[in-house]
Amino acid sequence: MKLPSVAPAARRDIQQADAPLLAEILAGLTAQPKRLHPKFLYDAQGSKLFERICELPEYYLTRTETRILRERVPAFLRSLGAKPAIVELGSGSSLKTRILLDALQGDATYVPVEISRSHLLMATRELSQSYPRLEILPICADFTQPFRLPHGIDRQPMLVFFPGSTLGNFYRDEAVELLRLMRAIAGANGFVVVGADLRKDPRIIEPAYNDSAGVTAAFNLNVLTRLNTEFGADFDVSAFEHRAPWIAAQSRIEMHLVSTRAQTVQLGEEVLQFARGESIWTESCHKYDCAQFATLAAQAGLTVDDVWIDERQLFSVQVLRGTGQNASRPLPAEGGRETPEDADGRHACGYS
Ligand code: AVI
Repeated sequence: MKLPSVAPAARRDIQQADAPLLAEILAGLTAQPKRLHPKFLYDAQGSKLFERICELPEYYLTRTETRILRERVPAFLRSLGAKPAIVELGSGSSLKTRILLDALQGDATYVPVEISRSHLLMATRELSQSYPRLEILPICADFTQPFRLPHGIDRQPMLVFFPGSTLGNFYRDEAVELLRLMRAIAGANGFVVVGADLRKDPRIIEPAYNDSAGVTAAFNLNVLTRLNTEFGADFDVSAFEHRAPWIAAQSRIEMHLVSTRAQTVQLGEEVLQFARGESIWTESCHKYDCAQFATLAAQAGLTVDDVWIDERQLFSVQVLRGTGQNASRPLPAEGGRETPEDADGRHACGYS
């Protein structure tokens, strides 16, 4: 519904500065069902809350993946060849990368691709202090948009690293696109290493997104506070509740914010109507079994070379390679890749 009044100056300034984001938010909140892109969860406060989530007893993902990587990465990297180039998409604070860099004693080229300049600069500074031999070539970019790789890294053994089960936050078609991009970056002979939370008993999955301390609820609700402070909305945050049910048919957790009463919210020049019980869908966290993940990877032209799984079968780290033939390169490195594409697709799935 359009408001006839002229917005106050402060609100107009907010709209001008963030007009494309505001338009995206409004498009989501006027759609049916109402939704917000999960990227809006990660402002400074949201990122802090997510760090706390990773420490929660119920949130097994981070600690399980970290343990798997510590166990499996050293032998894997020994087989990769000298001075690999590690490209990490959405590198954040590069914490898990340290497991790789420790195993390599910093003898590598690291290409973190991160949209947040402050995260990128801080991670680069800290890593260069910890690993004096490490060559760091940071790229400040949204990895879902085209970006250019540094010239020459394709002459080194290539490893594309995407930990954290972040792939699960993308819808399947987007996940395939992203895997395709990783395959193109890795080239014919490189590896793609992806963290993927496994499908399992929902009695384990659901508590990870409904923790007893309420940190995930605070993380989810924080997006409304963000809309109030950054985009001039007037959400009554106390009139929304966090819900994160397991949706078996889609094999995913869906995070929602449910309106506890009928209410209206002003955002920009729109007045949004909420019925009691109506939700804003804020995130999806897909869980795959190994066969489902292999299918997803195959759609992106990747084959499963190895899968590392913890003893409780909670989490997997998938080691993937290009199947050959059609490995296209939508993001050419400056100067291009010299090696021909691997045409034989010889790497059979091997689960160890
Ligand atoms: C970032 N991502 C892998 C998390 C997940 O588990 O899907 C996001 C998250 N949302 C709520 N808790 C954690």
